[in-house]
Amino acid sequence: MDIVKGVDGIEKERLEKLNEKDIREGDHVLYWMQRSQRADHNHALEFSISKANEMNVPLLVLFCLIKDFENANIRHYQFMLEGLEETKKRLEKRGIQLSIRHGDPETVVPEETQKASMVVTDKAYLDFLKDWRKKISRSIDIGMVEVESDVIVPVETASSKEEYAARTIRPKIHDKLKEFLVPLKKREVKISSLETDLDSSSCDISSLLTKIDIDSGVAPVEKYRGGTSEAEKHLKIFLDRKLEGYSKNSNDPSKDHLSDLSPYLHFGQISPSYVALETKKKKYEENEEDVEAFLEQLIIRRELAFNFVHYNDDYDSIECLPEWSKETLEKHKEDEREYVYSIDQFEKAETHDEYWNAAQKEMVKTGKMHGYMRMYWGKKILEWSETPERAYEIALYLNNKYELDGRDPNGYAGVAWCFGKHDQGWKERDVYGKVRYMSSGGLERKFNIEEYVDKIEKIEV
Ligand code: FO1
Repeated sequence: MDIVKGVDGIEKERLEKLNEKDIREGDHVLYWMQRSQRADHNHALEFSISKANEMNVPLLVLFCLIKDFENANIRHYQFMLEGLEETKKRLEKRGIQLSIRHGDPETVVPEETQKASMVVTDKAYLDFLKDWRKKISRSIDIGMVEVESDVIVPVETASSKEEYAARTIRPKIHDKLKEFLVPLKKREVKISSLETDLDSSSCDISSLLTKIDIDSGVAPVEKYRGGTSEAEKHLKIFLDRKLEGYSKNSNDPSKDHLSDLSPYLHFGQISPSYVALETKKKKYEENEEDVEAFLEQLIIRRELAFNFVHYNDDYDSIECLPEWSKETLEKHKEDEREYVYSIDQFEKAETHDEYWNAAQKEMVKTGKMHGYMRMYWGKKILEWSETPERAYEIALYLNNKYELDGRDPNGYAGVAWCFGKHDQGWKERDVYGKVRYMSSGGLERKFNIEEYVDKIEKIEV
């Protein structure tokens, strides 16, 4: 049997065989859920259901809870587990068991394949996530398939190389949207896995958390709770109240015109295709511009970030930058800096600049920073650090520690953009060289920035 053939409604470009091994007679199909942590609009899940139905076996979904995931802390784990608790319930309603096991996937997934017919997983793009998939597919003796469900146009289908900028990837993605931006058919499960003895795990968040000794130095946030229902709630609020005026106001930090979906997209609790399709339903003549502006962020900018981490091995270091920006930053490395702050001063929001401090506090308090302020924040870290290399490390460290969507392709691309990635050279100046500069005066001219500062000060934690 061709392992990736004949699954209707799932584009073949989303599927990849990870090894050349066969399907065998087994008790169940195993879906190792990693990136797409949801029970709806999930191509990997629907593919797994089709396969299980075809073989007349139940489907078991497995999630591996990993201690010290890339220095993540309780803020991230709590949000993720709130999501998984709901995903477990939603899967049960479909007759599917979700088993949550402690341990690293390289050990746990092979153990769980002992009685399985085949393994399915979702696609991920960061290096170590790709590495897991490679090693597991080699070590098991049954077929393993990877299914893309967290970008709209699969990265290698959109482009076969690293793209320079949004302007170069945009036409390539637009060409494919008609084919890939389509609703996903939901399948009925033929044989339930609920009555089987495949799983004995509990999904009680506090007991799961206490078993893995997690860094509790950064508090969970009040403002965002994890889970698909929460994501859907944010989407509804966005479409009903904030989409109108998005193109004009989404850059303004004093206003609230953002979707707030990035943490949910990061943990795969909502599907980008679903978000895009729901948004397109709102395309009336009077707000076409708003819909287009939001889809530009959700599809083009987000998928440019995936293209970046997929094709650029140095995505988490300053080495990832284009030659022109590396050269110009090197040339200006010795320029005198008006201010130089330590990582500790940055972290505690103790700079001379109240706008920068407000952005840092927003991230620490809420787990998210306004998109426009993210750019200003990163640029100023470059300006006020001893060297560009140190600045790069500090920006990534703080981003990954406090942002709920740290460790995401978008986060890596966002930091890289502040240092010149996906941008062009501008007028040369001290410290920045030809890298685009941003100023506090610009914030004052464009926005009521004091209102943003006040808003952040008032957030209670
Ligand atoms: N993925 C897992 O499979 N298991 C985990 O325990 C886990 C923890 C985790 C903590 C913080 C974080 O930002 C991500 C985490 N992820 C985990 C991965 C996440 O679901 C995504 O696959 C990647 O972050 C995508 O970039």
